[in-house]
Amino acid sequence: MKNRIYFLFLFIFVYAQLTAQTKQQKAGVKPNIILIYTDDLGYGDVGAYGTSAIPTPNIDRLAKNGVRFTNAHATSATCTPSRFSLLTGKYAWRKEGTGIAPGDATLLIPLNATTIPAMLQKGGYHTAVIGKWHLGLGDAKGADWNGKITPGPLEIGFNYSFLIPATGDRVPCVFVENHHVVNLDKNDPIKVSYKEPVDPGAPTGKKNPELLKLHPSHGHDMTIVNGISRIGYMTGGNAALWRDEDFADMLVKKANAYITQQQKNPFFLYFSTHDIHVPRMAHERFQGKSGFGPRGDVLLQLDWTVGQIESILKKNGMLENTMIIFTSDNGQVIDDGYKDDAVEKLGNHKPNGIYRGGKYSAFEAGTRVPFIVSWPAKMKAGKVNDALFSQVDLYASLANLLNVPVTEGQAPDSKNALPVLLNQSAQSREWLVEQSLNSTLSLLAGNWKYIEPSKGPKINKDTNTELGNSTEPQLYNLADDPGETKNLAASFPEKVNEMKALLEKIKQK
Ligand code: NG6
Ligand code: CA
Repeated sequence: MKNRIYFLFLFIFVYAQLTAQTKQQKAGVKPNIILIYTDDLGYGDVGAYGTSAIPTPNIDRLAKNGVRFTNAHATSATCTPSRFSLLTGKYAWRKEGTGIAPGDATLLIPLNATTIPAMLQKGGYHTAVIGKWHLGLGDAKGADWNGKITPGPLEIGFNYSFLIPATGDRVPCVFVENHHVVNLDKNDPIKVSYKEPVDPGAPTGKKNPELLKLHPSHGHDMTIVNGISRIGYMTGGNAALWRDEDFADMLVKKANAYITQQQKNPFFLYFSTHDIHVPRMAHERFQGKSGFGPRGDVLLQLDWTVGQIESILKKNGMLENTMIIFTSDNGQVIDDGYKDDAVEKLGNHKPNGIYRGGKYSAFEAGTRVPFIVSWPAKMKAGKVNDALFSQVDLYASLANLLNVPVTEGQAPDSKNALPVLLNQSAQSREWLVEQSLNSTLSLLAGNWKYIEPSKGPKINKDTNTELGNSTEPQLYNLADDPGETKNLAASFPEKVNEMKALLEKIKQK
């Protein structure tokens, strides 16, 4: 009898030890990290955020299995500066030349800068970027599209890269894998110019609208590729030209290959979708499916993409210990340069949620974006966190998670917000800075938002976006007035002075 009890206890003890070990392994301090960085996705574009009329079941499931943040921000209302800040932990407005990059920009991140992928490499990670880059490639001589394209992601911390070099609406319309254009025929070299036509005889969107399947509404009337006219001029590289309809499939295919290879090391994948940026040209199987025109169709495609990433992880037994961060580089825009019926077919869909403005704007919808984190092994599912969070904090927070030291001067604007990221705390950073298209800065602190006076235009006429610029200081109380309708600056002059002074101090840092 005694013996039996002894064995029973021994069994329970060993069993408890074993399950604890598996749990620990599953919740390993080194999760895989996938940052799904979407393009131009608005706060209300996602079902989980409440105002989307377009179903996004896969993204919603990610929120259901993870944590949904309601007060998380890209640093800027446009792509290039948001990406710069995210990867370097430094506000882009501190560095000249980090506005929306032309397609032939040189690498904007200095080679000696610290970056999230380089930091993660130090923490033992294999790192990759797959998708839209838009941070420039090449040195001062420009990228050699026909030879070795360097420096680029591989020189600033990524082990592997597969890129849409700038954006879908900019030339060159080719994929770049590591240092080379994919499928380039040496006998058909690529020439790119953002100044003048490289072949003055070649058709353009402006001269030859009869050749287009998607017409520009503003800009985007230069070189025609795949029946769509673009920003910038290019010739050559015919065998390498992309088909926009295949973007999502191609990026998912590359992600699948990459993730499947990473069985040994923890990995970081910066998966930067083209969706839902213009030109909105979903794969044929999504075309016409949303009932909200091409913008709705690419949103369905984005949602499918998220589902695919989840399936790939599941297939490889990696879902449990992978931290997926899903967010956007800036807020929504409806007409961003192509006649794709986005305005006409918007219907009851509310891409801004309750916020004002949109992409390019100093108002909230410029930078307040969906932000979902899921890490099944470590984080409780189905939670909502209202803490103020900035994408610039990902650097220090992930460094903290992996115990990689952040030394003085590195990632200077990044604060360790790991407890918030893991939803162990709702204790926010005290303030953050938002940057609009014309670099008007706003300061968010608690419930207060201050927009500095600016001579910038009130409206982006092309996109019909309120830019939030005013020559007078603006002060809003977002708790009472999230839609930024009542400027309280005249009623609270001391608050204005206090926030102005803090913003000036942050600028001087
Ligand atoms: C603008 C483009 C817009 C989009 C944006 C960059 C025109 C008229 N408009 O200049 O279509 O490409 O740049 O978007 O050219 S972002 O999301 O990459 O910042
Ligand atoms: Ca964008």
